[in-house]
Amino acid sequence: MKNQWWHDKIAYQIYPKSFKDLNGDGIGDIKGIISKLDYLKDLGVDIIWISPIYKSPFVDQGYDIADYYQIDKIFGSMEDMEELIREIKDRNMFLLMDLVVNHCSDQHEWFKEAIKDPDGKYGKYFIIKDKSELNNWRSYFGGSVWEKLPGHDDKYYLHLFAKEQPDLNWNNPEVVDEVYTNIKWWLDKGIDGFRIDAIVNIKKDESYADVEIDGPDNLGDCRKMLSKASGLVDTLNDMKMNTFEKYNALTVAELFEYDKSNISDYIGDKGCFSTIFDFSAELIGKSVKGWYDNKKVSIKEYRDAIFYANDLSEDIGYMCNIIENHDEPRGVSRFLNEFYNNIYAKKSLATVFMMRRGMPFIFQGQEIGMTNRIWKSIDEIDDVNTIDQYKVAHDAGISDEENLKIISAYSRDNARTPMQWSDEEYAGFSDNKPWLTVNENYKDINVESQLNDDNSLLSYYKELIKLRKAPEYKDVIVHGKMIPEFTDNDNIIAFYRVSKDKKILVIASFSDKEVNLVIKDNIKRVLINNYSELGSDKKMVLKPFEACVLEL
Ligand code: TEU
Ligand code: CA
Repeated sequence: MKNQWWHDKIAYQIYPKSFKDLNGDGIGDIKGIISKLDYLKDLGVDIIWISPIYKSPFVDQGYDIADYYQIDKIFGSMEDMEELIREIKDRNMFLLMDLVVNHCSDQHEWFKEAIKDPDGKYGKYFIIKDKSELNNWRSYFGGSVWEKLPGHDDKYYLHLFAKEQPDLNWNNPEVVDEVYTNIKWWLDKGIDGFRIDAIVNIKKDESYADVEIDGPDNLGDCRKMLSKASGLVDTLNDMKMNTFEKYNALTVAELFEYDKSNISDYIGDKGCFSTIFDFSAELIGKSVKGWYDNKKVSIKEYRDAIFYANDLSEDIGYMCNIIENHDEPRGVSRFLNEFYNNIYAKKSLATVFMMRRGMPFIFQGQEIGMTNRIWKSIDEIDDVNTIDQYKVAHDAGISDEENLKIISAYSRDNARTPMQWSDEEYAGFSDNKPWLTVNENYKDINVESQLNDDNSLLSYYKELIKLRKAPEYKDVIVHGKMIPEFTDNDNIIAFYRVSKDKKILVIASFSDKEVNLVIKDNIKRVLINNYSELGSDKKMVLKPFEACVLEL
């Protein structure tokens, strides 16, 4: 496997509506992002991914695009965008935009034209069927994937996500052409690549056969048809050859369903993407029935997922790691359970995240340990997915009180509350009431208070990033083999990272009690420790939630 320029980089995801509002309308904007670039540079970030900022009616928060060539006015102008691109380059940083091409918005001109003339040019941009041809697929956000085409009683269009997100017809070469032109247009503007949204869905089971029913709505999860879809890899390789490759662009795909035995189709020297996210930990405990039936994640399961993903990819390519993103609950809340507010536990989780193999993607606020919010009413929620899941749980007989607990554990809005910059009103995110409620804990958890505190989580993240980039350790941390250790203790995540001339041992305890360990090698140096002093003996007594990185 060849080394690539981005392997040793640190990436950061910005959720633009919630990052920083500079003009005081309660919604984050591009100027706000520019104002925080020095903060990101200082943290050690190299690559910035911004979730969609294109023109959108925001039914799914910008993942419903009405014009691929325009910046939505809530975020600013194209001039602001060009300034952002320049400012990022000036700091030797890189920018990824979000490529959302499985679907567009029902407000896109293409769809408006399709409504006018379903049999015409733009009708063929979408997947439109007669009433008699519909099947039982359930969309990701609930209900049938088929929606009546406005003004046409017997015609229906397909949407795998919300009904305001009609799927594009990837069997139509004109659609493919439109997408390629747009990709090149943005790369010509100077961006460095894309995070690629929901891409596995572009190919459907062309027989449009029913899937097995799995809910009281008599529908079946549309994901079930994906294994019968064909041609995905060919299409993606064509896209790569005609767009990304010409620019040496970085592509990071969001890929949930794929044949793990063919991972080399997707990543590595022959892959159609540069890399994909490792979502193996995100899938733990998720029930097909809905969030109300999800199970909590144990540290052992989390550890198994990490090692599984590593075994899968180590010889083939380089994956990207997350502990959370804009679709997931906050990582500390999800993986640390009742210890979600313990600073040592948060640092332990950060240690594993930063020291495992793969490119880290920090999600905004993760570096200060932002947590899930306790939602008090469904009316506080904005997210389409959450509103659907609330209903699913309600229909399954879950009480409102219990349902709010489920939302507080799994809602996508947990990650979307405004970034907590300071202890000022609205967490220093905006001068006015933000579009989504600020988490009440902003007085305790915010950037300002952590910046000047050597013991803060933020300072610890900086330390970890510095270590990842240190000339003597970079090679082993970025490329070294990862070998599990101490797996007999279910509350420990530990592994060696080994290169030709270096060996380090990463130990992270998730136990609230002391743990005794015997280290086999001599300890040369303590590179990182989340306590001020390490029992540097080979017979180690790990303190509760202690984490350390040792050179052996
Ligand atoms: O997510 C795709 C996807 O598979 C999600 O439906 C995911 O399963 C779900 O959010 C988990 O709760 C991408 C984007 O990341 C997401 O924000 C969008 O809503 C979705 O595509 C549609 O564009
Ligand atoms: Ca604003």
